[in-house]
Amino acid sequence: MSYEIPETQWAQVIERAGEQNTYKQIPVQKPGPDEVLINVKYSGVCHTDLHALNGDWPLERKLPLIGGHEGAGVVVAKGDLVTEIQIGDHAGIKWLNGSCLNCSYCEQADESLCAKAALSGYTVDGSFQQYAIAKAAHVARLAKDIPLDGVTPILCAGITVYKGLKESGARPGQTVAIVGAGGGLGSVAQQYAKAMGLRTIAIDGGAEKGKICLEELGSYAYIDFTTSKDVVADVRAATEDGLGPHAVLLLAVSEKPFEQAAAYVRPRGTVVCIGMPAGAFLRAPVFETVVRMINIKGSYVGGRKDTSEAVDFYRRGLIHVPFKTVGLSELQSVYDLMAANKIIGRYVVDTSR
Ligand code: 8ID
Ligand code: ZN
Repeated sequence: MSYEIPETQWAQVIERAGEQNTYKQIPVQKPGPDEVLINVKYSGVCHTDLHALNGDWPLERKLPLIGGHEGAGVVVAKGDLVTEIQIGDHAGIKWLNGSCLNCSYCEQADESLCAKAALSGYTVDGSFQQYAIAKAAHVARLAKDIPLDGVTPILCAGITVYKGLKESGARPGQTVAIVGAGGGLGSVAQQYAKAMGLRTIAIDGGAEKGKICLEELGSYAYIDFTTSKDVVADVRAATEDGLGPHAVLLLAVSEKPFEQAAAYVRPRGTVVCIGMPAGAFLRAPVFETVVRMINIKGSYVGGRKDTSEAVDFYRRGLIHVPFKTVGLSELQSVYDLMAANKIIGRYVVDTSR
């Protein structure tokens, strides 16, 4: 099988720091020996892409840069060393575009900690273009019965929250608070949690997000941080014994909830930090952290094994991500909604328009 690959393609390019994306035609690149070229059909828009655009983090990005790290499409070319993936296979581009596969972290399938990891849409060009390159060893392998639009949010949001839930140590039957529940990561987190036998308390702002969390995403309680007079008391009260949830997944893009979580998680509970608001710090009282034996930790995307497991949950019909599709040319309108916290679930861009 072979595909006709054009010389040029449409892409959203961040040319310089402080500028918005430019939608323009650029050359299609050729894959290196251990890489594949993917004809990206759809790409989810993660809040990380907005952080990259705004230069929010103390981590240098490539410039000019093509963002995007939830891309799903068809492999149309491959390097000489690639034997496990065939032209025509479906594959996904994720945040971890590649890693050294040689360090002690890579050896243990903990690739997100590899010091040489290449990051899609950040240190290498990502999936907001029609043809994108990724290391063959790292692409998500997608069976052909998996819809290429619906799977995109799994490629970052899904992998990340699935890994975060594992890192939380929460066991079936226990309760996890999902903070930022109405957003991209939050909406899938509730469903992975449910599929893993966990109960969830959703925390976000506004009645519309609450309705979806309770009626469609599987949470048994919703706390609206914009109207609650005491979020800590309300979260504790939402648990059967009033002691608070066993774990907290912090997915919000603001600092305040990172401070509240250590106060409402139950003794010996675990707070997992995943959202990365610009310039934010963790603050928890030492005394209570000690005498309540609170565990506060970070969790960063997931490796190849987490990826295949997270995709398998989706393929089995356990995860229904609410998403809306717009053209790649309309990417900025998605960022505008995201900056105003008006997105429920994910926006997915269609690279054909
Ligand atoms: O590997 C990682 N750790 C990783 C992977 C992927 C994404 C981390 N992230 C980070 C992103 O960079 C971003 O900082 O996770 C964060 C969430 O990404 P997202 O889900 O793509 O963002 P979103 O769709 O905008 O959702 C954020 C939600 O947080 C709510 C908002 O209303 C929105 O629904 N929120 C905010 I802002 N403040 C809140 C608060 N105080 C809150 N929800 C509850 N309480
Ligand atoms: Zn992401």
